Amino acid sequence: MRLFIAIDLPFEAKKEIVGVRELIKNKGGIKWVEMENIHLTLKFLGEVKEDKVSAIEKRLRAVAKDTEPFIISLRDVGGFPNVRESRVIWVGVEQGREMVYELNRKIERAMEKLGFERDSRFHPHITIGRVKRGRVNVQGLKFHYPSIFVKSFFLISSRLTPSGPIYTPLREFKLGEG
Ligand code: 3AM
Repeated sequence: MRLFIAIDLPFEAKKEIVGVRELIKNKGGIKWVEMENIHLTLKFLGEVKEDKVSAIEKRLRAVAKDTEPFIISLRDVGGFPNVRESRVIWVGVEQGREMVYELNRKIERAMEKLGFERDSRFHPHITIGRVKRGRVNVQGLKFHYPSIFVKSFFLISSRLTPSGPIYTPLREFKLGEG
């Protein structure tokens, strides 16, 4: 199964994030992330054998227990590989960035012990669209969403289908509890 670890967002935040689509002029070649699929990825694990899942869960429980809930806010629109010629369009994290980085580092360390490769290029972002044709300039696009209380993260399975990925949360890890 294909797995990743992510923070879910409140319904209201997802609704506002979907509104960012309207700010972009050349929408032609963009595949938008479905509203219910919007999330903040902490770590992509990739293809994982089913018998490894309980070890992953055990490590993630320990990480969650060791992390207090925190607040993030969202700010502005960015792009990978860069803002003027974006292939991936995203909304940025403003407040709470350091906490998100810290949570990513803890997860990277925990998953490394299970043989997953560490990703050193982590950049907190919420993907809203992927550019299938050409490149899109998202420079200067403004967005703000205040005060999201992050009280958990999820282990999620991703099944790729021709009509888009299907994300299924397998388990929730409550911060401060595990
Ligand atoms: O939604 P975002 O962009 O944060 O891009 C994929 C998505 O992240 C990323 O994992 C998340 C859930 O699919 N992803 C997919 N394949 C990947 C890979 N080979 C990957 N990240 C790193 N390496």
